[in-house]
Amino acid sequence: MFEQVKLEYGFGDLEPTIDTTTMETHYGKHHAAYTAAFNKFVEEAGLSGKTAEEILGNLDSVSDTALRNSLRNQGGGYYNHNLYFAELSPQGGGAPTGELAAAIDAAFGSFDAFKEKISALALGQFGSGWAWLCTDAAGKLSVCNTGNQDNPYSLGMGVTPIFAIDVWEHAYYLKYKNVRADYVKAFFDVVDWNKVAANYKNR
Ligand code: MN3
Repeated sequence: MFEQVKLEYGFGDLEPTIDTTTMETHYGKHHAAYTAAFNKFVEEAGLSGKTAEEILGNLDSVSDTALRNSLRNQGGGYYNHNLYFAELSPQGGGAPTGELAAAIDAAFGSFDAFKEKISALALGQFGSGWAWLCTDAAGKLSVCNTGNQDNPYSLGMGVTPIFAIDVWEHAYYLKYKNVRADYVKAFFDVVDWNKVAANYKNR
């Protein structure tokens, strides 16, 4: 059974960057629904015991088109939000240090240049989707965006996501309305770079 990541903060603790109602709805309704649906389809597909990464990375092995699409959408919704909610903290913000900081500098030139690049991808994603920071097995970083609940696994990109920005309207619309740019700019205030660094280390 897949379970939602346990939050290390309360729904209201990310205020004012992310408002309480958005957190309640996003985690308590949207993510809960993706997780329940993913569990149902995993069982239906006979894939219990596999990791989400394994399932999403091997969707071609599911021959039934409707079931494959359900696993892709609900599994992405489950996995993507686990990464997203776990990387947030009321004590977030600032900049990464250590190995992750060095890798960001090597790939993008500077942390500011990285922020600019991933923010542009987040804003440039037409409609619902995600912007990602990913690493390859050797530790080389890259950024990309994806539509709907796709992710680097379901798209077979061969990289491991370590940081995600949710740009579905449900992630920001109650507070930021149509101004996605303001959400993306503020979002960095609640990112716990220690969590992202741990994801990088565990690649
Ligand atoms: Mn979302």
